[in-house]
Amino acid sequence: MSQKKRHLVTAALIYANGPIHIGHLAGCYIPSDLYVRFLRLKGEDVKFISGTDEHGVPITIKARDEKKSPQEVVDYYYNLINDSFNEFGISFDIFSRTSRKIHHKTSSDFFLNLYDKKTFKEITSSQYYDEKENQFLSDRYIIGKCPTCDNENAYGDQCESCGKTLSPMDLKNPKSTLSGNTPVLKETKNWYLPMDKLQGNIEKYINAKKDWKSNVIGQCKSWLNDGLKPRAMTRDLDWGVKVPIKGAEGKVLYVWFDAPIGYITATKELDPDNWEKYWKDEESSLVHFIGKDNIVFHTIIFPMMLMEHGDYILPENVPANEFMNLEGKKISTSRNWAVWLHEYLKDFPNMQDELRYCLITNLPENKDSDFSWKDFQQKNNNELVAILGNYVNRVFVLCDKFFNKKVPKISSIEIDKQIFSELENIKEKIESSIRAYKFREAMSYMIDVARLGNKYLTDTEPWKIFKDDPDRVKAIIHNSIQIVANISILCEPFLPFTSKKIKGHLNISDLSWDSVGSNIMPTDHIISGKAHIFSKIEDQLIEDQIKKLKLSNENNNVMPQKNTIEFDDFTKVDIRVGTVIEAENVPKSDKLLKLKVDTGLDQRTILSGISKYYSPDDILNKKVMVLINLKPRKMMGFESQGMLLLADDSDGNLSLMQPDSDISDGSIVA
Ligand code: B3M
Ligand code: ZN
Repeated sequence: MSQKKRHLVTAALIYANGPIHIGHLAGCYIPSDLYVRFLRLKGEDVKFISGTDEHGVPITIKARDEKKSPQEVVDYYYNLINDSFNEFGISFDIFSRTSRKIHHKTSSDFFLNLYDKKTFKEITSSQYYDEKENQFLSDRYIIGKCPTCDNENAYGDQCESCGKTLSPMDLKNPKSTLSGNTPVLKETKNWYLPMDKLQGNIEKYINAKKDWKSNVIGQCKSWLNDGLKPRAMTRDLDWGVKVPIKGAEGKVLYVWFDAPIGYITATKELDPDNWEKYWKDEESSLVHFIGKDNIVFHTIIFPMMLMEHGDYILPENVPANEFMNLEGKKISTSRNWAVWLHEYLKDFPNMQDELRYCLITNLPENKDSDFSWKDFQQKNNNELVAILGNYVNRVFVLCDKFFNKKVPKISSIEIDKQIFSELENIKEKIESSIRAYKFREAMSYMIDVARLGNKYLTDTEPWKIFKDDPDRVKAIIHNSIQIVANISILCEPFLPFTSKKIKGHLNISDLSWDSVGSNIMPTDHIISGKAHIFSKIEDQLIEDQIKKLKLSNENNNVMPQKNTIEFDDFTKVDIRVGTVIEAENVPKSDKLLKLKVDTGLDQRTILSGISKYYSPDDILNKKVMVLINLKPRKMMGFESQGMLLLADDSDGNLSLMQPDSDISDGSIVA
């Protein structure tokens, strides 16, 4: 737990190649915003930094897909992202961009600093080069067959089918995604961070971090156990920060070299006179909020760069979250399986806190979590409306009814004092949970205050005793208004718009965290006669969202039509009706079945990746359609002499194609 003099809090610099979705919010933007709002309320010195990451292959790929220039892509998404964050209430002190001049200068100076210290190792290696496009191919521009699972479309850095981390040289049958051609190997020189040599320093640094989250430490340990390897900090690419040395023409800084330096640049931009104390003074605490896919870059590579530079403090904590799923499935931009923030803001105007609340209750703090629209509705209706909103409104209505909107005078401050000691207790619990990055827990304590207030009213029943004991009712309402005022402070980090609304009804201005207590609202102060804070969400609205999600997902999944072919091209294909006469699982493969198929011409072995959908028994004796003149291929040690025809909905569902009558084996399909 850090109790340092000042805080620099960063939230990941998101790639400017797509809009924000709820997974991003739950991954790092809501947790960081919550944390920072709390620190500000405590009156601590804090700067909250974020922005867009505008370099690297993710941007150039998007530009190619959209037939735009990289600059056009990042300009468009920067604005969209920045606007949605603003409207949603993420309270960055600065939301910068890595394409700004000041960042190019800051990151190339940083590179030069390490270069002059001789940190980098110059390594000449053979890299894949696309001769048609005249450029070196970065990992994502190369696809080929995964050596582990035989997936034909594995990327040069990773196979998305089996999850294995790869390097382009591991791929069998590599192809350039730019031209479709087979790339050639060509020598190129790049500058590497000798991570192998620096591993010891990083180990010492990480081992000393006793309060890091276990999911973060787990990932660090697994990288360290595997042994770190030198990693190129320059790349052969034409979009990014130019490498500022001779002999490096046509090369840019690796995007993961320049992006984290973006945090430094943004701080400089924000506070040109004082930025250094946030980065160079041991009394500053640097905390990076990120999602789990960015852990290694923030816990190993960036700290290594900072250590080598020497002028900077190191990250104090990196409270990374896991992922949030949507309706039980992984959020996917390409499949349009997401709730996009800018669309939510349109569909649910002025309901920022409702989404924020539901996401906080589901933050993937220790493991992946799930967002569902039904759960969103229930949390809104059963918790925000029924507990928090209802309680707050009750207090305003009662005060209006009995005391004409005036905070009543209390005769003895001793009365019901224990509620305030309980409140003090809850406040401390919220505080220590937030400082330990346990935001779900912290918010549940916050809601407990409304429960406490509700219970106090139910126990004391002021509406029943007003006639006989008006002084007692004065005390109850006075105390209840104090509780509501306390809620307006305590809920600010979690529900900033709600906090503002309640304060508006109370007719008070912002108060600090430490003013929580029994005496916030002065006697005779005039407040609203009622307070409508939350509204029920009807079924229709939720059903519409579920429909929208399914629809856009389906439309998006239909493969576009392929290029036109000549009839002659089609006649080259020889498809026959056959019958499966033997079927068995392939050992060590979770995809393949090994079949023997009678094609009418012969009986041949065919391997088919359908074992997730069909067991050997399912498929035995079935009529099938077989592409028989496909060049034989080896898979998992067996030769496959053809291919079964299957329909693929590109959502991973496969369905076997069959003739619809008992036509004889060997019949031609055309
Ligand atoms: N741009 C990855 C992402 O957007 C990367 C984060 C950089 S943080 C310095 O998820
Ligand atoms: Zn694979």
